[in-house]
Amino acid sequence: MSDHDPNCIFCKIIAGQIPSRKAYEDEHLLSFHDINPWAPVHVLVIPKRHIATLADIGPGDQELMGRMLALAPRLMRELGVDNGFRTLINTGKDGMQEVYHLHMHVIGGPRPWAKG
Ligand code: D5M
Repeated sequence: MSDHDPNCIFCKIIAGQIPSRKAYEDEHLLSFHDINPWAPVHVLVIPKRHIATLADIGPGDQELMGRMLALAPRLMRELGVDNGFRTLINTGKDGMQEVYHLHMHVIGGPRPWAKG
């Protein structure tokens, strides 16, 4: 598997070829605000290495997955989300994945559409 897929929109964001509103970056991960937010705060966390879907991770990716998950609460704190958030990874066709570069949605903030 190549680290970078030149046809992948998220690889282009990592390479700076497509602009994004960055929330976090380190040597392994990038986080940026979703272009089509479902809530007041909606960011995506992606690995810098191109992995198409969660179904494509290998045994050597456990640490990377831990890094992705552990970033969520830190990001939400930094973005002022203090009342809970959702984490979501869509995987494959039936998982309604649209962009085939592994990403975790992290969604927080008040939900005006929620009941009660
Ligand atoms: O969700 C893919 C998500 O990726 C969807 O919520 C829109 C978002 N997206 C797509 N293109 C961009 C760019 N260029 N910037 C920011 N966000 C983007 P999925 O889980 O695959 O259905």
